[in-house]
Amino acid sequence: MPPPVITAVLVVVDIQNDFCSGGSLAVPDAEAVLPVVNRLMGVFQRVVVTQDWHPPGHLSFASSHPGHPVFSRIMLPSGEQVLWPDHCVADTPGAALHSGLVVPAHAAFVRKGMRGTLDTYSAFFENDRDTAVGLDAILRSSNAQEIVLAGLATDYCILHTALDGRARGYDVTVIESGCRGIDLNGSLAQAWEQMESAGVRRA
Ligand code: VGL
Ligand code: ZN
Repeated sequence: MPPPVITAVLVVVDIQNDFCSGGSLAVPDAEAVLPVVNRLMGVFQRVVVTQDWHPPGHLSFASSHPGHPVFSRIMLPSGEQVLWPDHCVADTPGAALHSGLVVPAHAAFVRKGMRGTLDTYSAFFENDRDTAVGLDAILRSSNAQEIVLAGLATDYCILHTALDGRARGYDVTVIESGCRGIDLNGSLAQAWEQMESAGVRRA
């Protein structure tokens, strides 16, 4: 008998030092995702690992907008932007994957947020909703119909990747025990509501 065809792809989102304890944009309890995600990476045949990967002076950094505090919001042509602490600057230790992550040799990588003038939460599209990031191409080339998401942060990169996945017609499951949120002003509860109404499975 041929092995069963497993069409689901595990997408491990942004488990990087800056989002973990001691990082510049630390997500509460981030390390709790590690054992869950490592176990998942051990059983999925197809794994994509994403990294937030910004140039210095990225427009999502509060430091690029003098007078605007960290975690405040501004309007940009691409929509409302939360201003973050500097984080995940390309090739810095903060952008590296957490050392406790056991990435299988067969994993594919997607880096996002590389354009200085545009933020990107989704591994499908940049925030202009127009520029492809790379996940869709990987999924299409492997005939995937379903993605399973875990990582950081539930209310930003997981949320937007999940919503874009649904909009592209994929089945999407978010592993709740394998992700943690930033939770700015109730954004975590709001994210789950948005995902549930878009038909994202919460497992
Ligand atoms: C993220 C805020 C800023 C994330 C990335 O990975 O969820 N959040 N950049
Ligand atoms: Zn970022």
